[in-house]
Amino acid sequence: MTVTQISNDLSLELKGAVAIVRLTRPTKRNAINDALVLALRDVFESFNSDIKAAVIAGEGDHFCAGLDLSELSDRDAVQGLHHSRMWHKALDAVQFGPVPVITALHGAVVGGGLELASASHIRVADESTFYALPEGSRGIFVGGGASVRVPKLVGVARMTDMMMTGRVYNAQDGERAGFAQYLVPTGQAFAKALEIAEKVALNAPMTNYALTQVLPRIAEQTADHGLLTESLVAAITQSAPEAKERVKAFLEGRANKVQKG
Ligand code: 1HE
Repeated sequence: MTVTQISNDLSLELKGAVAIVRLTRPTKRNAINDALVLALRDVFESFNSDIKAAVIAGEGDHFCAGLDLSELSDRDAVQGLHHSRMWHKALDAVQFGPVPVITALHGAVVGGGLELASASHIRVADESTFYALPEGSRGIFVGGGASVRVPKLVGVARMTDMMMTGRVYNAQDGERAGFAQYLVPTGQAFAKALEIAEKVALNAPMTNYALTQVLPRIAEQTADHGLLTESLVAAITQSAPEAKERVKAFLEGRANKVQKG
């Protein structure tokens, strides 16, 4: 495995078909400055077709402390608008990039860190994880997509409460609320995220495409349009040779049965 330092604060490592993208700014708790948000965008736009899944993790004691607050004070309103749009573009590159993305969470997952995590498809948290949106107490609003993505995970009411009151969710309450789909013992989030990514990388490419590109769009459509989109995608996926082979393998007893969880 070779690790490539993409920028001062971001590294990329390839493990088989899985890309491991790591925030490497632990002294600043992986706070995301402009260079880092652009590096994140670039790395997710650079994946070639050998990469089938990605893991995002953070070095040090925290996943990510959000926006680098030291860069905030110099911006006027117009610059602030473009800055927020830059985050949107970068996190869209994560969510709507070519591969499923699993985040390995620990320690602080706050502000822009939660925005990054919520742009991924599967979140694995360890017991040290905590979630917050301190923007409210800093006198600002979210700008990296939280108002669109966080309510989809936990609902508008919880996000309103977090921003109005500064409420912090611990790992267990956070998992129950819907921030993470997996909760593991402290120190094990990365290993679990990698295990999931390696499994997801083996899915039929069209299945992963449908889940990352189509499902979130169907969720935005009216029921009538969503059902039609679903039928179109169902028809395309099931006509792929790989799907036919996978179904045949099951019927011939060569594929796994669904096991009780
Ligand atoms: C930072 C940042 C940061 C740490 N920007 N420098 N996010 C926040 O409001 C969260 C702010 N951070 C914290 O609440 C705490 O740092 C943590 C809970 C994450 C970690 O605490 P701790 O005790 O481990 O570390 P620390 O001592 O607070 O911080 C270590 C260093 O990192 C220190 O710098 P130093 O030079 O004094 O060593 C901190 O200043 C620095 N640091 N977090 C800049 N965020 C697209 S819009 C998104 C909007 C937002 O994300 S707003 C929420 C910002």
